[in-house]
Amino acid sequence: MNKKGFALIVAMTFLTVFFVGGSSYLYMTTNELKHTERQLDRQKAFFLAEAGIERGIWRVKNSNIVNAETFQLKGDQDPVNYLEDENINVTITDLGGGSYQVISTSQVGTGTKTLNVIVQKGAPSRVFDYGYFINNWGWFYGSGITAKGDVRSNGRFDFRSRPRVDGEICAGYEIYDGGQGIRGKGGNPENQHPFSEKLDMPNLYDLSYYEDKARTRGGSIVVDGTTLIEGIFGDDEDETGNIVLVGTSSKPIEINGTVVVRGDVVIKGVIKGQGVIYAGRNIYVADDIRYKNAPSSPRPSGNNPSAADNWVNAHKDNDLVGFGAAENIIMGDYTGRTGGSWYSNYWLFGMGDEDVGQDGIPDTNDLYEDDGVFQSQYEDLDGDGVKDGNYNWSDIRTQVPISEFTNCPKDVRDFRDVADNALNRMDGIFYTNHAFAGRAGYGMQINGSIISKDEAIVYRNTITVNYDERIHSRYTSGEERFIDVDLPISKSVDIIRWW
Ligand SMILES: [Ca+2]
Ligand SMILES: [Ca+2]
Ligand SMILES: [Ca+2]
Repeated sequence: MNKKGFALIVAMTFLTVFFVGGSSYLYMTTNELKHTERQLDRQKAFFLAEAGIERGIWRVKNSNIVNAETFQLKGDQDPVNYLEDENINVTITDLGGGSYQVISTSQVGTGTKTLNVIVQKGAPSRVFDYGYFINNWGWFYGSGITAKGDVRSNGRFDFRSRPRVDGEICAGYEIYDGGQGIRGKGGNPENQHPFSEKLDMPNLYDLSYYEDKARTRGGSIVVDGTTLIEGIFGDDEDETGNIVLVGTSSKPIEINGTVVVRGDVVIKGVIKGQGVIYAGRNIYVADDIRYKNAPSSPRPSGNNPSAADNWVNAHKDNDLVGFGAAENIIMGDYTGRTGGSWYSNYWLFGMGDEDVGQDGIPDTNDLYEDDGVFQSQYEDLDGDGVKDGNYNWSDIRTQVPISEFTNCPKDVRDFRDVADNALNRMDGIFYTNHAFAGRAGYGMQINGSIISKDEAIVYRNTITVNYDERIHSRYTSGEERFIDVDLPISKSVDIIRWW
């Protein structure tokens, strides 16, 4: 909603109130009339104060903050009614940590109304409240799948062969279990929420916001005493922009803060610290990724909020790493040479086309979907200005041979030399607004979250997602924000509290 749109709604709402009220004046005594007038004044003042709050939020969102201002609703047009001449007083106070208090006061006749809100800017997107979040099609096909924590999709969410969900299930469209049921809490219809509101995914097409963070907060990656990345990798002429990061228990990858790699990142092994690695193209999870200092258990021991609070408090300083790819996250050996075939491409190559219609979701048969025309306003989901087709091998492969990557181990000549299809463990928060694709080993455990537009994960035997409660918005935003890793932010301004 933009500012102009809101002012118009206020004016129209008032007109309705005014005329409805006006028609009943004829039948009232003077006392009743005064009473009604006072009520109307209060209502008018409320609408105006609300308009002031909207203006304050608009200012916070657009980094156009004025500490105190007085304005009227009247725009360029001729006034529609006298309300447009009433003053609205707005103050904005910076509370630190990206939160602001907006106070708006308006007086109409004898009625005065003051509204207060506390808003948060630059908070991680709400998509991080889920262990598994897919913008398009959420699908749990197989009894070996277990999700501990809430799961969500903006499109439909399909379940087959009785997977297990210990949490709530939300979807923007239908939730369907194939008539076979879902084990765990998610199997109870009370915990299924089809046709939920759409949650917007952060867009990583333009990484400049994260590059600023990397620069100003001095993010780094160190392995065995050598600093491999300082802030941004790929902005100097002598840097390739593509890097291989391998950690071991004695020589882990040490991350501190936010770093941006402009090209591809190939990563595996042991990692420690807190931070986020952003890649301008793909992130390759070549093999297991394990925290050096992981939380003592991947999940809180109970299901109540205080168990989560205690668990988060106890582990707030343990390792916590995010991976944000502007293009794709590729798991395993896509060449299919080490650890068996990759298979993910069979699913993936039927996904990704942006001719998805007005709702931004494929296979919903809405306006403009599959019409062969690119309505960029709705359909340019990744914001790159061109219509993306389905994924293909050029999306999957590294952009240059791995031997040309910085820090490529000497014995690695081909991608298959660094990767395999037997992953059993991924610790971390994995985010992409394109595809998460890959092949897992026989008993895969993901401790963190998988958030992507499209997902094509092929697993064997079992796969378990343990949502890392530390990234829930309860702990990463608002007045009590105490987990502060720079996960992809929501463009919106969240209202934390209002009264
Ligand atoms: Ca659609
Ligand atoms: Ca279209
Ligand atoms: Ca596009």
